[in-house]
Amino acid sequence: MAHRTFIAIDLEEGVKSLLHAWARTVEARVTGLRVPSPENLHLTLKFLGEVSEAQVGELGEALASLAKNISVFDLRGSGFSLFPSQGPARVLWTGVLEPERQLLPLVEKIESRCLEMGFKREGRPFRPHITLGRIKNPEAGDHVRSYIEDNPSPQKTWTQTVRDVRLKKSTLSRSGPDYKDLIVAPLQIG
Ligand code: 2AM
Repeated sequence: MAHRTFIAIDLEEGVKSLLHAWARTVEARVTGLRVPSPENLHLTLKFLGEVSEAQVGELGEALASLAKNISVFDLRGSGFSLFPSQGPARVLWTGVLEPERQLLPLVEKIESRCLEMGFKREGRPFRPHITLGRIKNPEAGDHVRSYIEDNPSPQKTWTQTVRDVRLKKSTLSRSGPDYKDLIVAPLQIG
């Protein structure tokens, strides 16, 4: 059976609640923003798409050996951003501060390992983001942009420790995506 998968960092409970609360403050002031449930918040490192059962096993081994050579690290992020950067917004997200320190090297290792396994390299530059909301229509996208421009909230930061990377399975349904861990690869402690 094939699975729709991606590699991600899970967020700590406190960070999920905080980020969800931020998203709800925007949702309360504009119409048309759909906010995911807190348990679905995550930071994607690599989207893989459909993979076979055999590839899940291979990815598990690759992630485990890669992760055990990388130390646990702290991740910090702040504020609100929008995709696309101009025009009606479609995605409200929060980004990572100083990604070049630990996050981008980790993503690069994952990319090259995935390339060796036959997965395509991501065509677009990697933009680390946690999706906080999706916007249904251009009119709502304009409202969200004006609200964010007036309320950029630069003082809002979030921080957590990254202890593992996960291969996650996404099941799409009418009520939204459901994410399940297929593999949890712990980072090196200390
Ligand atoms: P997004 O939040 O910006 O949509 C599961 O879909 C995860 O993989 C989401 O975090 C999603 O990012 C990310 N992702 C990256 N590229 C994707 C693609 N081509 N299709 C679907 N999801 C993708």
